[in-house]
Amino acid sequence: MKLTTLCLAIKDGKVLLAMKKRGFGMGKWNGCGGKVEEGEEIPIAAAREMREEVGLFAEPANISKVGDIKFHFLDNPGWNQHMHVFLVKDWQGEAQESEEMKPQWFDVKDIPFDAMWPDDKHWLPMVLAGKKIEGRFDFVNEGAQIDGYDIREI
Ligand code: 6U4
Repeated sequence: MKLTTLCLAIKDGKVLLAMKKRGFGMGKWNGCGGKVEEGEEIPIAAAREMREEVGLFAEPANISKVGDIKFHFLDNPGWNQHMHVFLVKDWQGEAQESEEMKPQWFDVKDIPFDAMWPDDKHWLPMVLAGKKIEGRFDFVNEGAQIDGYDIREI
């Protein structure tokens, strides 16, 4: 199963999301992140994606793991992934648009769930409330619909 990362930069009651402009998840708001490369440590991969996609530089020490979620695409198992979620509370630089993502700060009380992956409404509020979580989602309709899920606080 593919290993991926998702980084949520948080400051002053706001979270940085970014509009995915191409490829997997195009047209959705999401944290920044992507595939972990062969031999790469997962927090290093998370920091690399944040730098490449929105231009924020974070030290691995300022990146905390808060979630571990497995996604199963029942009609397209090649998309299955194991996503590691990180909160980032300190960084250098200002968020900037890249070829892949267009970043925007959102109030944590005003997250655009209708334009996000359908699982996010089930776990993102827990993470933004300071909880650590793990779980799984089974998708049908190429990720448009949840067939079953389980999320628990750890
Ligand atoms: P390239 O090949 O450069 O487009 P890369 O940026 O390495 O890809 P990508 O975009 O395939 O990787 O990584 C998928 C991203 O989408 C990761 O940040 C994880 C995230 N993601 C995938 N499924 C998700 C889901 N159901 N809910 C969610 N994030 C998801 O919140």
